[in-house]
Amino acid sequence: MEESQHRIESHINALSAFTSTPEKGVTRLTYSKEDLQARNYIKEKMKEYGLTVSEDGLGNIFGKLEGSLKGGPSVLIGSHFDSVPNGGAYDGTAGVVAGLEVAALFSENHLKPKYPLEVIAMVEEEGSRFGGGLMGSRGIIGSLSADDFKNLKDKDGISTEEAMSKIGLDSSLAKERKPNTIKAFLEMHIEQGPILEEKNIPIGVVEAIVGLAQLEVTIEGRAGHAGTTPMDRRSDALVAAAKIIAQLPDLAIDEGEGAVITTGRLEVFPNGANVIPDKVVFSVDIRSGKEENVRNMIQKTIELIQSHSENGIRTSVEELLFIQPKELNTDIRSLLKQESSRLEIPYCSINSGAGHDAMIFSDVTNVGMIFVPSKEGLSHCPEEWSDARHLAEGVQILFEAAKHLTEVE
Ligand code: HGY
Ligand code: MN
Ligand code: MN
Repeated sequence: MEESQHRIESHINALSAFTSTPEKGVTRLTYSKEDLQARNYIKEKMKEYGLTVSEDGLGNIFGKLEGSLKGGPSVLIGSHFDSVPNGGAYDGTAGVVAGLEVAALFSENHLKPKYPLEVIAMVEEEGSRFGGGLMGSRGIIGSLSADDFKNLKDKDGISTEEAMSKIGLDSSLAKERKPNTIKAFLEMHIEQGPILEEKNIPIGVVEAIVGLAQLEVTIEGRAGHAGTTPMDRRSDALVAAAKIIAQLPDLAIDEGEGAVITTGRLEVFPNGANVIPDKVVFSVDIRSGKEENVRNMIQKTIELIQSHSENGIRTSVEELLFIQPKELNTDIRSLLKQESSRLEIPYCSINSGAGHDAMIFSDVTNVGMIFVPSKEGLSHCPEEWSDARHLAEGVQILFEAAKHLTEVE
């Protein structure tokens, strides 16, 4: 396992260098220069491990090891390779690296699968550039239509297709993939929370993933001079937005059952220190293990926002994403537990408070997911760190599961 661990560490280090904020964590936006650097690295490694490389019309990368069963459905292993702004080196990347390493182990051991093995590196899971999130996997299963994809634009008004062509990607290629071409999907991911570290257990077998919604809220008022506009004649969009945002946490606390709500992104227009803001756009991220809690909070958030439509303030809410909570495949969960036990690697069952591509694939195929510990439970920040030893142990488990699912001869 030493050599495997060494390869894993070198992939993580190499990929973490492809960032637009080298002093402050990993910022790798979809279809950016940094995306292209990481893409080229991943494709080069896929070829080195004997995989046939392709990219789809969304920019997702596939590395395929053909199986003896011609046209057989593939076992996909991978994750996303985009990041949040100023994120860490492991979120998503650890799962892509796990796929690369499983392929390297198949190659090193000259394994011949009956069903193909496909390593997959997906785009825009975080939604940091085009909003919503889980774009690459939603495009593959068709829950994001080609038209919806085409209409997505970043904050500078650049469309997905324009951004793709800028780095030499062909958006005219096929996007949606038929479910019968996929036998299973496996994903390794950092936990992004404190549980495994606190329990001192290296592996979490994921049972279920929370439901989530992403809203985009627009508050409009009237611009004016900060010095000459009396306080009783203002329609200040930022004051209205601030009053709303300050009340959001109580919606989650009142809902209980682990519900959470977050405003992580906010833009002020025209954003001048001596100008009364006439427009504010902000995000609302809502999550819970139960669908009814998510739906309740969406409804209460909309009602709260609408209650501020007065005195010249106008409000609107767009639902960018809604995904029900997902339970992962019981057979694959059992397989991952059996292989952990056989390898004498301690594991526990765990639920995910983070969203993942695995929750999208679970609509069309059997999905399994394992977590490895995050130091101090930190993620979505430069301090994000996981022990390569744990990553290597997770890869061992995925390697055994992949041999089983591809029915290595
Ligand atoms: O937001 C999430 O849960 C994931 O990191 N995209
Ligand atoms: Mn993330
Ligand atoms: Mn992730």
